[in-house]
Amino acid sequence: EKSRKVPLPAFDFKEYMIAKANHVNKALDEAIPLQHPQKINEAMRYSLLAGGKRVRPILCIASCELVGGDEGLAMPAACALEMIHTMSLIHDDLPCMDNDDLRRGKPTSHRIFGEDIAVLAGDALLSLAFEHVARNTKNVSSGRVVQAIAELGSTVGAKGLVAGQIVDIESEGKGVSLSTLEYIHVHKTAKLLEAAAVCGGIMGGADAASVERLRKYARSIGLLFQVVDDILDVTKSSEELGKTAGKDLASDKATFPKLMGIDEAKKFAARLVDEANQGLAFFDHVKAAPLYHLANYIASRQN
Ligand code: GRG
Repeated sequence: EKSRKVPLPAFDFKEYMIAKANHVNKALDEAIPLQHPQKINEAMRYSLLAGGKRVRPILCIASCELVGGDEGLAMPAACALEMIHTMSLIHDDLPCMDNDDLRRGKPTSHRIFGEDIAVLAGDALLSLAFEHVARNTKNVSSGRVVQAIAELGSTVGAKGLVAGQIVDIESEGKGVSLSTLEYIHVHKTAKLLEAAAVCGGIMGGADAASVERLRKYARSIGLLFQVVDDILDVTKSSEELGKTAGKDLASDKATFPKLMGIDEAKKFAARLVDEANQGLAFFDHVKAAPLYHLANYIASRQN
């Protein structure tokens, strides 16, 4: 296994993430004024402004900038991605799905507002996402805006997030094959990251080949995100062994380390980093610094 190490360009990634997240948060705040009927806007704002890492919007903006566009061109699409991500979390947490009480360190939407309003808040965020891109994208040709909206639509629907969720639900409690596990994570997680990079590229004026390079990069980091998550579950569990039983080893949730072994899972993660870097190889190394650092950040996070 030879891993073609790409040296990380010198770049203050943390500062970049914080600056971009601040811009995104300001735009999200402005996208949903507290107007009549108060309750639904309150519920939408509660989850949207609850403080996620904003990885998807930042990936969208960084992709736009990589191909020569400026942040403003991609900002409405970036906000739409966070609206879609947030609505998927609200619905994923519902009693009829995962029935979770906490999200982003706060009580889930249905815990605060009730199940009825949580469903509606998700629906309203999803439709606002499309309206927001269509209405607020400026200085991009209408053809490109339509292309981005189509990308977002297929990302959410029965070929995208919903497909991942349904295969996940249907495989609960059953033995899952490696290809099914990969299918679930590609659809539940990687698709939206793909859409983020692709929409950023489209808004920034990229040609079709570069849009596909960005897609390949984002798909790899999306799957990487989940593989690393699974590996961390195992390493955290074994550290805690003796104190409490390792939670993930005990549960019957399928993970990459369980299906392929921890060493193979680590090799798989290394291969995904390579693939992500390959997607970027065509672009100027210095201009691609934020995306190289993002892949590295996902690969080497410790919790
Ligand atoms: C989209 C119509 C529609 C329905 C939703 C519920 C569902 C279908 C899909 C589930 C999608 C889901 C919960 C995927 C997991 C995504 C994931 C990796 C979440 C964690 O993302 P982070 O770490 O979270 O970026 P923060 O809080 O930082 O944004």
